[in-house]
Amino acid sequence: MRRRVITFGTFDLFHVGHLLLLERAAARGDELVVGVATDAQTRRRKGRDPVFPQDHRMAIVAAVRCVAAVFPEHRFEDKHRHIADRGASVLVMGDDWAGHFDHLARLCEVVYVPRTPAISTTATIAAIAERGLAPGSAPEVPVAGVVAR
Ligand code: C2G
Repeated sequence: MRRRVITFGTFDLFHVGHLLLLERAAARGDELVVGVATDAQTRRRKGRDPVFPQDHRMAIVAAVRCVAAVFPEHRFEDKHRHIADRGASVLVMGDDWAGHFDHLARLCEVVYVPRTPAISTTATIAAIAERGLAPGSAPEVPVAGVVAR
């Protein structure tokens, strides 16, 4: 049977930390499905709108090679339902979420993979707000394993 992996995220201002997370998640099984937080959920949880609206964020994530399918995640609390509906065998999240989803281990395997240091949507927004768009100022993040295929 195919082993389906599921993950969730906002994926706003999509960056290589997001890409590496998706690659690491996909490597845990045969097929990766991704729940993308809706604008309303992001507003509720983060207290601000995402920069890019959900249809843009979903289109970008759906275009990533290792992603089989995307769906909107309307409510943070509904992960158990998505896991069951999609028959996922593994939930993967970055380790900034370590421990948060352990209760879902009764439904599927729960794995936290290393978060990529030095890059984040929040830091990018802050840096641009502070210094304006600064070409060449992206943080150093090794991506050789992803692009050299
Ligand atoms: N991530 C990462 N490295 C980064 C930034 C993010 O590995 N430098 C991972 C996060 O750990 C998460 C995923 O990428 O697993 C998506 O991160 P966000 O877009 O910040 O989404 P988040 O706010 O964590 O998810 O149900 C979860 C919600 O949808 C919100």
